[in-house]
Amino acid sequence: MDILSGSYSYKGGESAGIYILEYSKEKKTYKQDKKILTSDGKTLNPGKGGRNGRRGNCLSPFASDWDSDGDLDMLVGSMQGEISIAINEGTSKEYKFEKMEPLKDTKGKIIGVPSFMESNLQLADWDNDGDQDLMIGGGFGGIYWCENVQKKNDKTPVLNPIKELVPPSVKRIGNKRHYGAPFKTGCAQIYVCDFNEDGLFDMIVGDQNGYVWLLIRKNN
Ligand SMILES: [Ca+2]
Ligand SMILES: [Ca+2]
Ligand SMILES: [Ca+2]
Ligand SMILES: [Ca+2]
Repeated sequence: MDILSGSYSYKGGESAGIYILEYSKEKKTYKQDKKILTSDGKTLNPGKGGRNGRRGNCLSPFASDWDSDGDLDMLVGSMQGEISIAINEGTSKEYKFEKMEPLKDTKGKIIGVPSFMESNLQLADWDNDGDQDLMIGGGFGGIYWCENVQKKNDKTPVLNPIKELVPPSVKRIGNKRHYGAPFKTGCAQIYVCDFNEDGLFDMIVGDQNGYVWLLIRKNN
């Protein structure tokens, strides 16, 4: 199993990219980390611009076969809360990325957390209807999802506008931040899984204080 890692790089410098640590079965250890580049040698990231100019830093990658062609594509959350995607034009053995673009919903709007702050993501069939929905954790502690409404002939997920599942713990009133329930802090780092094995997805959430929370789903 290889490891994908994003990087922080507040100002979006050279290090702001996605890194891969490939596992060597022979040596039973990981190889030196490698920055993922586009086919013309540039850093694969969402670039500058967007709502606060920081689309390209504080990256949180997630690999998934978005276009159902058998290779892993790259989705990424970023500093300003948007989700971006790069389609793998290569193969499952050798990846090839041309560009990364913001992901849009069925209304043509770029998908991003309402608080503007960092986003991380996972694909999971949250509503149990057989397709992968987009789950998003936000920098202010909110958790969101975009329902996938793709039809049989659609090759990629088709995502409804973002909806809140857990309200943000951090509220900005004027210039001050107010910290409340449930996490009393920001940075909801999500991991979706069926923790209690009742057939409904639950969530394990890391927060900015270093705590790990378990959110058990009560109903669909
Ligand atoms: Ca693919
Ligand atoms: Ca679904
Ligand atoms: Ca669906
Ligand atoms: Ca469950």
